[in-house]
Amino acid sequence: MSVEFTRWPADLAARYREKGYWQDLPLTDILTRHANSDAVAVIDGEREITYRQLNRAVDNLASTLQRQGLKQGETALVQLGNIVEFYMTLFALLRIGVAPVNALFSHQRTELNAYADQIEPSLLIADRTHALFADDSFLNTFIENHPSVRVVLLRGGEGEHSLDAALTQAADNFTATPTPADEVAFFQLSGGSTGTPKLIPRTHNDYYYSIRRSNEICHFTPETRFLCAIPSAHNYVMSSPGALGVFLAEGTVVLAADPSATLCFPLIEKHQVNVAALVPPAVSLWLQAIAEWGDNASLRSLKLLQVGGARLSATLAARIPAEIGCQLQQVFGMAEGLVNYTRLDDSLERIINTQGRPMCPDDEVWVADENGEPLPRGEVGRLMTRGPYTFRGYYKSPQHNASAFDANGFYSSGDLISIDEEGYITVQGREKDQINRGGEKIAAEEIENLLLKHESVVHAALVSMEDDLMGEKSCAYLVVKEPLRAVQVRRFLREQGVADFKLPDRVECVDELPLTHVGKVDKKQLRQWLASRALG
Ligand code: AMP
Ligand code: DBH
Repeated sequence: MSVEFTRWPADLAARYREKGYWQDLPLTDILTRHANSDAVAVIDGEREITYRQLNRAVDNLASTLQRQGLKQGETALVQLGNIVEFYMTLFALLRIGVAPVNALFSHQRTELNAYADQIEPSLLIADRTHALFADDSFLNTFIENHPSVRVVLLRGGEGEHSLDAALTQAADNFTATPTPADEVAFFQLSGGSTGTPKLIPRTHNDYYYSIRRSNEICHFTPETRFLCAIPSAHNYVMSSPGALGVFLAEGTVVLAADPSATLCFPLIEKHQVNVAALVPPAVSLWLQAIAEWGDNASLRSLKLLQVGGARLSATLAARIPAEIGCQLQQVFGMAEGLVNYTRLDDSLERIINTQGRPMCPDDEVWVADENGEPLPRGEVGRLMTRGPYTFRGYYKSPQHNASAFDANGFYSSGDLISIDEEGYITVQGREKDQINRGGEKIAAEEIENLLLKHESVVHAALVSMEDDLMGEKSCAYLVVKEPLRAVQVRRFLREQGVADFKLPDRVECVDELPLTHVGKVDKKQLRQWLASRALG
C-alpha cells in the first residue's frame, strides 16, 4: 500500500536521476549517516541531544509504533511545537513508512479536522500542553469523527498513550521500512487560497535534493549553529536548509519557541548561533530591540541571517548588515517546492533588492500573462514553475489541480514576479486570494466560509490591508443583518476553532460588497477603500 500522488512524467524523472538530483535514498539517511556521532544535534532549552541519542530515540519510537501495528503506506496527523520531539517523531514515522501531516502548533480544531478528513490517519501524535489536548474532550470527538485513528500518543500523556515513554522504550528487533524514495515521504502544508487547507505530497527524492542543494548554497557545515525560531513544521525552517539541512551537515539546531528578541538574543549568545532564519516582521523587532538596548553585542556570533516567507522591503534589508552586523540572504520559497536564494557571494545591491534565483539548474521558471502566454524578460506576470523538487499536484484535489497547473505540468504559484537578465527574481505582488500576514498565510475563502456560518452574516470578504510591521494584516468586510463588533467576530471564529493568526485584524460592516462586472466581489476595490481610509 502506498499514498497516492501525482508523479513526474517518466522523461523528467529519468533526467532528474541522471543529473544526480534524485539519489534514491530515504530521508532517514540524513540522520542514520550520523548514528554514531556524539556531536550535539539539537539544543532544546536545557536539553542537549547528540546525534547518537537522537537516532536511538527515533528507533525506539519507530519500534513501538511498529509493534502497535503501524505500517508502510499509512498516514499520521502530528502536532508538536519547537521541541526536539518534533524531529524524533518525523524521523520515526519516515523510518516505518508512515507519512505525517505536521500541523502547526497554532492550528486548532478546524485545521486538524480538515487535514484528518483528507488523509484519514491511523495515528495521532499531539501535545498535552496544547489547549486542545489539555483534557480529553476534543480528543474523544476527534477519534469518534475519524475512525481510521488506531493509535494516539501524547507528549505529557500517560501509560500506553505516552509519547515520552515510546521514545525511551528500547527498540527490539526493529527493521526500518521506509517508503521507496520515489514515493510520498510526508505531506507539507500549503498556505492555500481555497476553502479547505491543501496538502502537498513530498517524496524522499525531491525533498532530499532540496535540502542537499540548499546546504551547498548556504554553506552549512558541522560548525553550523542554526537558530530555529519559526514553527518547526514550516517548510522554510525544515528544508531551506533549515533543521534537516543542519542534520545532514552534522551541525547543531538551537530551538526557540518564538522569534522575539528577548528570547532569541540570549540564546544566540549562549550557544554561539551563527545562522538564523526569520520572517520580515521579526527582523523589524530585532532591529528595534538593538536600538533600544543600545548595541548588538549579543549577536556577535551571527554570520548569516536568512529572511523569507514574505516580501522584505529594500529599506529593511539594507539595515541588516549595518545594524545586526551580519550577512543577509533572501529566501523566496514555497512548500510546493521551488526555492530561490540570493547567493552568499552576490553583490550587496542584489541581495538587498531581489529575492534571489532558483537553486537548481533544472528549475524551469517563466513568467506568464493572464492568458498563460510567456512574457518577455523583465515584465511582471505570473510565476510558472516545474522542476526536480516542485510537486505535481495537491493531494486528492483534482479540481484545484486543474487550475493550479498548466497542460505541461507547470505550477502557477499565484505570485506576480519579474525576472532580470541574470535570472534573479523580484516578487512584485500576488494574484492568489491569500493574505500574507508576516509570513503566515491566510486563505481568504477559508475564513469567509467560517464567517458565513454566523447567523447575522449575509456576505463576507476577507482582504489584506497594509501594515508597517506585519507587511499585511486582514480585514473582514461583512454585510450583516445585525451590527457586529470586531471582538464578537473574532470570538465567533475562535469558537469555530481556527488558528489565531487567521482572525481578522479589522472588521468593517457595509451595506453591500462592490462587485466586478462579472459579478465577483471586487477585492481590489475593497483594498482601495482600506488604503484611502488609512490615509484619511
Ligand atoms: P506557502 O505556499 O504557504 O508555502 O507560501 C509560499 C508563498 O509565500 C509564496 O508563494 C510567496 O507568496 C510567499 N513568499 C515566500 N517567501 C517570500 C519572499 N522572500 N518574498 C515574497 N514572498 C514570499
Ligand atoms: O513561505 C514559504 O513557504 C517559504 C519561504 C522560504 C518556504 O516554503 C521556503 C523558504 O522553503
